[in-house]
Amino acid sequence: MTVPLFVLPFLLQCCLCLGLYHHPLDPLTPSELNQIKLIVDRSKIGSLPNLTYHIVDLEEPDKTDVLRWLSSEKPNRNARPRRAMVVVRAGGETRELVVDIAAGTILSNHVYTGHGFPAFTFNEFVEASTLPFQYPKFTKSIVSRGLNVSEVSCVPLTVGWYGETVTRRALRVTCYYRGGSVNVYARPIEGISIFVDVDTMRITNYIDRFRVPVPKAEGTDFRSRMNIDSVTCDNNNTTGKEFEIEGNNVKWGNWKFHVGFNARAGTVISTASFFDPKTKKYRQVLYRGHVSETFVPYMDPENEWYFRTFMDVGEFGFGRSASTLQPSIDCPANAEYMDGYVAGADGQAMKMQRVICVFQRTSGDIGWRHAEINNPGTVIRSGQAERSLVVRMVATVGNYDYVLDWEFKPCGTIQIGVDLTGILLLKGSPYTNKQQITADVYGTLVADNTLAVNHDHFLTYYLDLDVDGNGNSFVRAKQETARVTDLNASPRKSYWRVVKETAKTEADARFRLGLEPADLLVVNPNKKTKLGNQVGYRLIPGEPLTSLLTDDDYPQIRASYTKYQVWVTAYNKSERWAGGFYADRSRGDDGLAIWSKRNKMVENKDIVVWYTVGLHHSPYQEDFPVMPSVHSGFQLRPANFFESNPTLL
Ligand SMILES: *[C@@H]1O[C@H](CO)[C@@H](O)[C@H](O)[C@H]1NC(C)=O
Ligand SMILES: *[C@@H]1O[C@H](CO)[C@@H](O)[C@H](O)[C@H]1NC(C)=O
Ligand SMILES: *[C@@H]1O[C@H](CO)[C@@H](O)[C@H](O)[C@H]1NC(C)=O
Ligand SMILES: *[C@@H]1O[C@H](CO)[C@@H](O)[C@H](O)[C@H]1NC(C)=O
Ligand SMILES: *[C@@H]1O[C@H](CO)[C@@H](O)[C@H](O)[C@H]1NC(C)=O
Ligand SMILES: [Cu+2]
Repeated sequence: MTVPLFVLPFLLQCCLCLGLYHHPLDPLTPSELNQIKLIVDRSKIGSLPNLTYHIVDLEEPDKTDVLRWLSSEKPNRNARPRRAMVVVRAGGETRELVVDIAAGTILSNHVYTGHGFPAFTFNEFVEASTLPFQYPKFTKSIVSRGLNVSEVSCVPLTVGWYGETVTRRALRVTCYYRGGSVNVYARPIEGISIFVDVDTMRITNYIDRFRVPVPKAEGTDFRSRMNIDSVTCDNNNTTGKEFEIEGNNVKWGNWKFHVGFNARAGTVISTASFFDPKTKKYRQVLYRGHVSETFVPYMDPENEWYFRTFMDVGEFGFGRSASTLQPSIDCPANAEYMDGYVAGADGQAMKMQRVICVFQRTSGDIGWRHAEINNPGTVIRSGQAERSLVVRMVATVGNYDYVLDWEFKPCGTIQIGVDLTGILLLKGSPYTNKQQITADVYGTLVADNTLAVNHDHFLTYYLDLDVDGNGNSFVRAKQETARVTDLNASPRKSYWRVVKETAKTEADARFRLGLEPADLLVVNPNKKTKLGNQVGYRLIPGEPLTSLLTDDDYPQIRASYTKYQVWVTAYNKSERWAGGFYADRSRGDDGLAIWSKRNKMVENKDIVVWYTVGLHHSPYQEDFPVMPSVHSGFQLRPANFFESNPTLL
């Protein structure tokens, strides 16, 4: 369906003709977002009841167009029309639109009838959190616990799916007692279940099942006692600054890449390439990388807790949860900041201030070094201090804060960091000492009447590596024990050698790590170094953890991709969200595990690597009242990509 617009978006056209955007993958600008709202609101969709905007993102051009644009001399002339992919809810239906922004038209418009729903809007969360206060039974429950209703904060949680045949958009609201504490999550009010139907925005079921003491306020304050010097937000000191930011393009040392931002993934790194000092050319490394989905299941099967099996990226959005960064705490003094823009529930552009920072870091570590004592008469010591450029974002999803780093190094390595901090999801309990506990309490007593429930964090990364071009293969270079066969020739009996296995199909390319040693490589079989080695990049994983839930458990069915740490799929522009596009109340019928079943060929093809950073989190007392950062992550490191150490070239 095409909806012609009589009021032509003249302003926007001019925006485009002046070339105000610098890269075809630039995020939607505020004026583009507002223009999209205008186009949709003025179409027939605008008159549908209860119109809300859930996803408004760039409908990105095809990869070939982007790469052609990047390699052309005067790129703006070839700029493709900007399009947006929009998901709205209206009249109780989910509707998918593609909008041509400059032409002011809706190119396609259809109702989605499959399982699952788009992410909640911020407004829906806020509205749901206020519902209990207009619900007399709730007030009664609070007063009967001897608590003051004015000191209660309620937080809506997504509910997952447990085999029901009809699903509606739903939230369950959990409530906490502030009562003199700013640490809202530290004082849960247990025993109450509040079910909300989101489309009608009403409480549909209310159960007050039991009472346990509310944990005390004392000792819950998480505010820092360290004095933070007043700091400026804008680093205007360009002396000695070694990176350039132009629009969303970042250049540092030999690295060049694009930093995007959207409501779902947060930071998106695109078209990262490395200037090869030998060939004097930029060589492609990563076409695109971002967090694709998270899975955070809590290990408590009781009525009030079992449904806490969150998929934050698809249900709420890491970008929408991006926190305004605090200079000198979240990022060092030499950082530069970027703002982000997302569409609000009404489609209007909303500015999110200082959500990404970029800074150069000298960690104090050694990049490389050597001392040579065997030159006659002299000792030679040389080396380079480690330096890197960090692109950082923090997603504060309710109680947790995820610090998400992309760190680029002069040696060609990209280090992806995930730090977990924030407040644990806590459960009120009658216990004040471990000795009173005889049954399974599903967690650790971290304070009086306070249990921290066991849970996992799985962050799945989308990594569209294009190592020196599109045709790539995934190789497992296994270290295998070999026996010395000619025992006359050697006193040794064994050694290890490298045995390479190239994945032919998607089924060959699902890996549970940690069982046998192997290097994981993305190689370009069409490109060789002068010495004849295939050029490649290596994925260096972190701890090899997978989900421990059983395959028939509903949360696991929805997040079945967490049973392997590594998957490789054939590139498909529309396959980006590992837990499925519609993650809220999904049933596991879309997403990485399903795509991989098609078993496409992946040898010498444009491939995508999916890597899951996993943490089993058994809480400890030090995680209370606020948790010191736990670091995790992985690396992408050149492997025969350069002729030799690129920091010396
Ligand atoms: C529109 O929203 C109102 C209030 O949120 C709700 O009562 C009504 O059922 C909704 N209408 C439709 C068609 O979803
Ligand atoms: C309840 O809390 C409110 C707000 O903190 C306060 O103004 C009020 O005095 C409290 N009421 C009682 C009965 O303590
Ligand atoms: C740089 O920032 C400092 C501190 O905010 C301010 O005093 C100074 O005027 C700024 N200089 C320029 C050139 O903007
Ligand atoms: C500006 O930055 C340089 C290099 O980082 C530093 O040496 C210098 O002291 C800074 N100047 C000011 C005024 O902060
Ligand atoms: C690309 O992915 C979508 C969504 O999974 C699928 O419908 C489509 O068939 C795929 N295209 C190809 C060429 O495989
Ligand atoms: Cu945790």
